[in-house]
Amino acid sequence: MNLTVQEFIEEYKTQFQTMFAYSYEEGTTEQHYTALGIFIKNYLSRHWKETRESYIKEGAKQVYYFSMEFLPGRQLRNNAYNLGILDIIKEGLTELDLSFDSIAEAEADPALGNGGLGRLASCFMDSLASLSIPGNGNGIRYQYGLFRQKFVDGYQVEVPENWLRNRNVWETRNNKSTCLVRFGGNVWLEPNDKGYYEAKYENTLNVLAVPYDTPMVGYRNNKVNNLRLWSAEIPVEEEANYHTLDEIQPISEITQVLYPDDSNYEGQLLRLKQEYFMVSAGVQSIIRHFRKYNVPRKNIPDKIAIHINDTHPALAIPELMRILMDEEHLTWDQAWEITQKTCSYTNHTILREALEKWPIDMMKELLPRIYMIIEEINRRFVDYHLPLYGERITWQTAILQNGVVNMAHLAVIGSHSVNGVAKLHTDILMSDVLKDFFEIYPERFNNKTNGITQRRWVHLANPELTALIDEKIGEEWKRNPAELKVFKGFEQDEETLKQVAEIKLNNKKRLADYIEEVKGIQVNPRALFDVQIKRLHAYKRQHLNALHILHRYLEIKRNPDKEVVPRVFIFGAKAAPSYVYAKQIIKVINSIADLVNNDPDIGDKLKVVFFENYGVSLAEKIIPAADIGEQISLASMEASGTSNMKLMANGALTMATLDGANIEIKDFVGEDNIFIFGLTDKEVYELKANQSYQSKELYETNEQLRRVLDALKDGTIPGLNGEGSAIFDSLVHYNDEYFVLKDFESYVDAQNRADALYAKPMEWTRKSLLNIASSAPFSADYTIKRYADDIWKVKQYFTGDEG
Ligand code: 26R
Repeated sequence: MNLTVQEFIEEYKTQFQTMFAYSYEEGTTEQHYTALGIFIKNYLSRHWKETRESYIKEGAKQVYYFSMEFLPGRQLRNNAYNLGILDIIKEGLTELDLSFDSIAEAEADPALGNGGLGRLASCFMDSLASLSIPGNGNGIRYQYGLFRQKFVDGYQVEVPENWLRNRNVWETRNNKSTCLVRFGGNVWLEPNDKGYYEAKYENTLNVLAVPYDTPMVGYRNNKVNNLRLWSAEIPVEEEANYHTLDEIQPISEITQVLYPDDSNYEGQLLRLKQEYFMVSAGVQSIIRHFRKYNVPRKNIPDKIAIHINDTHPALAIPELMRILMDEEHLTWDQAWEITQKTCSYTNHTILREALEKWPIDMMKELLPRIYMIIEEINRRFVDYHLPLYGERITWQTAILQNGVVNMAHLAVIGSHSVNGVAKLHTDILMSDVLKDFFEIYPERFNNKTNGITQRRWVHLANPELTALIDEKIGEEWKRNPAELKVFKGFEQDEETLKQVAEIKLNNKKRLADYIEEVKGIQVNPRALFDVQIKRLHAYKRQHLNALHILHRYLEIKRNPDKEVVPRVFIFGAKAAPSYVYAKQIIKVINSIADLVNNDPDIGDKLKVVFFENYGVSLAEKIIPAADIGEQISLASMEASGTSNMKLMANGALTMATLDGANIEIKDFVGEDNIFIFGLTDKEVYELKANQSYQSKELYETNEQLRRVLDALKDGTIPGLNGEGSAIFDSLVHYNDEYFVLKDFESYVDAQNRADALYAKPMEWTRKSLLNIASSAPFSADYTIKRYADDIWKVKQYFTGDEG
């Protein structure tokens, strides 16, 4: 199916007219977006259908990626690109006097996730389809995504994100595949005359789960996988029982809004409802689909893999048990063997407050049958392990502990594979967080370092760089990222270095224009662009970055004539609405920006830009323009990070602690091409163990540091209402939980090394090129290949019609 420009133009005009009963010349940008989206969806629908049918026909094993979060980003450009029709569409639109870029911007960016975990899920969807692997996403169609962030007087304000206001062109409501999910009520088991126990229910709340399917388009391989997002509705046959909005509320609220808490976890009944709703609908629809395969139930693990993205979907384990026993009438042992072989689990955080624990009473009341099953899993686990491992290990690994259900323990016990998301993180799981489990099940543990899709984050976000690489080494690297290393051969080639530098400058100019447009701040595109973009959290240490900025400001004020390397500090970060400290950091950084940006003594030497509403679309604008990527979490705290990989792939040099995937980035790019500073994980563990750290001593003895800290509360920064003092107190009086002061000096030192290097543009660009050329190992394609081979045992499924 080779679309020509003329065919596109004709079909598009017709499409527009059919949809709106206007001629295309009269259309608004939004209408054009809708028409173009529908055009592309129609174009891919045949592949979507054929991909699904071929998986069934061949009885291919399929993986189901269960995740409470997906952050797909805008899909128009990505889909057109992966289908291989982006250039044709662009050309056609130009002939029609329309701008593809403006049309693409009209798409709502679905913020159905908080951060790293959700974006990883979407990178994985892209790689699964692009590798021709039968892989499906399973999640929730939240009516409201993560809040839209605004700044009012420098404070974060949260506004509802109604991303579905205009129609979502990509989704297809699938009325044929709805399921019923039950909550609450009473459950009991009754023996029947067929020789098994039947689960009987009364007084349950019945919720209809309606799937909305979204195509996940593979890169030029004619494969289109499926992302299934569930929405909660009243069951049709029960509609007459609901009279008022209040009565409908318990159902409609289930899929109304994404939980906005990245790791500051507060247990809430609604969240548990969401988790079970998604999991139950997902598992039911998988088992139903599986019947089409006509193979014995004991072979389920040969045909299905269910992946649990963090513990949020861990109820898939008892839910699969429930269906296999109550509906398929298998014995406990049969069901358990199938469940363990089918399920696998990824841990994404070691933060204690983010490890899910549900009160037993809540679970019992909301999910009585599921709780019975969890209790039995726990009973059998304890009975089996007590004589083998003794009291301590057994009770520490039990699922039920002190009145709560420990979801990580449920996930480990019910899965055949447990993985972390970077080498260091997996080591910490094995030696600390899940140490006792590692003793019991060493064979289950494995590492899968995260990855990113180069298609969205390089090919599309940075077209000039992509064209340059194509020109230098050919296009093979796009299908086979390992080829990128050939680009290293150009590190001494002056002409190539000049081109790399020019592309970066162009990207920075574009970002500078955008900064001026949305923030009204003028920045010099030749300044060093220093970028920290990620959720706001104390362990990620945006406040360390802020202290360094303050330090620079004070230095410039003290030595106004000294030459400095001009810098633009760029931030993007949302704070959880209930996370007071994180919000104080936002306010402080915004106030520092006011101070610095409006001080005539400072000029171009220092600028601070804090973008509102950081998300996928903003990331696509910022990342190609970054010179430095800030990855400055306290060692051992950041499971992996993925912005580090995106920034590196676009030629940013990494400013990093030895944490998460930074360590692997350093290993691949070489320690001369990255700025490493700060405590190591071992040093952090030691300091914590011997309790020898006294942050106040540093404040008292380090004059440079004291000046900076005092500036937080002595009126230097305008417009604060105690936020600076709050941060001061946490760092000086409450002993600095994340060792910010401890790492300050070595951070400033590394930043000075960065300045020195930036003053030698060719040297800088050479290292930038080496970062680009060393980024291939962080392709999500490799990560997914490893999940597929080692954990899921699913095959790449080629049909011979790959484009
Ligand atoms: C509400 C609560 C249960 C909750 C806690 C934590 C919800 C969401 C999270 C987000 C966590 C799990 C997360 O996003 N972790 C990040 O995962 C990325 C992908 O693996 C890592 O790169 C990143 O280091 C890690 O913080």
